Amino acid sequence: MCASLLGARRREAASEPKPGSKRGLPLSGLVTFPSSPDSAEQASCSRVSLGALTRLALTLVPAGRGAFRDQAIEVMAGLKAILSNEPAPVTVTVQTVFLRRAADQPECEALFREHYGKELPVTNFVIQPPCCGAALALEVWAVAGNSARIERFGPHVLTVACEGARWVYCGGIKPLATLESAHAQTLDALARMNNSLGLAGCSFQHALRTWFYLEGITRPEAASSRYQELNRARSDFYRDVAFCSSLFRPQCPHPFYPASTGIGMSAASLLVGCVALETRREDVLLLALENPQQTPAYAYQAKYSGQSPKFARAVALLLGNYMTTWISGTASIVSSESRHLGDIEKQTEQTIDNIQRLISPDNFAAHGVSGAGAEFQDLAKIRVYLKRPEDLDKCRAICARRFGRVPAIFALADVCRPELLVEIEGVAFSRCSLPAAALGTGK
Ligand code: 3EB
Repeated sequence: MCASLLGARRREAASEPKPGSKRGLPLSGLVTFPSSPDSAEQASCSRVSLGALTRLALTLVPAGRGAFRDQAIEVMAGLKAILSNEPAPVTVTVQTVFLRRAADQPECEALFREHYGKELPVTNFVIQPPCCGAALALEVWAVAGNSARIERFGPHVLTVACEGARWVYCGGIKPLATLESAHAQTLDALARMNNSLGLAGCSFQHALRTWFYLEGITRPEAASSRYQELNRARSDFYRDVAFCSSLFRPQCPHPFYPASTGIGMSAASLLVGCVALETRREDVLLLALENPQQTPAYAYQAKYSGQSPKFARAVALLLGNYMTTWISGTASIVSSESRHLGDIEKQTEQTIDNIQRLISPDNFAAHGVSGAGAEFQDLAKIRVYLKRPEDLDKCRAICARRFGRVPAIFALADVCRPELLVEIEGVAFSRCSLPAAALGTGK
């Protein structure tokens, strides 16, 4: 991939507005780097221009199937080749490595130290084999341009300050190794995450988006399962967190919970991370979106989880004219029931239907904000978690048809309910100009 990447012709795509699109040009432009013709793999990059800040989202998988080190070197060379094409200086802020084997992590860390030097991004090592059979897949977030001030607070926290907003990225947080129960692991990891955020002068109440990767997510534990025990601990922890209370307009609906992914991992107990935001800007609006087709997760009946999963289906942040929508892990659930048991194609279609409905302008309007919303062409990046490797081709084909071309990671993981075969998450950037009245300023 390395050589072919360097020689690849840059392709611009997805820059034409769809007929009928009311919000004009999409913010997100896709730049793809096709790899050699004998390989299905490719590196993909989307570039989003948000005022003074440009955000890049990249996904990379190696074409080679040699030693771990060779595959990792290929990926890093691909990353370097793409980022060196950027006109402005680029800083990688957060990366997630999907690893087939937990034992490869130290070697990967050594390569990152070589590659990044002192500019190490916040890094999550998620033990989920890439579906394509590679030893690793890499998802990278970067910012380009000189307008952002970047600060690091140890290996787990990095902040990006720009235009009166401070983004806080926290990741790679694991509980104390001697803890065994999912409840204790979750409480400890959340406390550590809060402490890490504290190093940056932030705290968990500013979190907008969380990720929980749990080993043995469907395994029985206590009277239920490890996932339900995670939910119990999360509920205990969140009870005392005043989410979004420091925003200029702390009017977000109650209860407010961050968007989230809760997903399986094949080793390493528990890994958590989050994105938080601090701002005193007044042109800010935060929405916790629910899906009219789905019971809010926090209102699931006890048969699904003794303490319900505390997360929003999506969280949308309007800052000035730019809307960022974090789509939680979404599965083939209607009301609160799993649909299309055993059928990957129908589960994938249902999941994508759920996402489409969730981010639609109609749903934003139902949450009190008209003239907002997102479309699939606004997605900067998606992740697709698959339970069974044999479902990859069918699922990938449907994702390509429905989402179009978007940087994507396909990784193997258990979903929290054993019957769910697929879960999809993503981030969308869209433009939105609400009248001041919609922001509640009354001007
Ligand atoms: C569902 O809809 C699927 O526990 O944080 C999706 C997203 C799911 C987040 C979480 C769980 C979580 O219930 C599972």
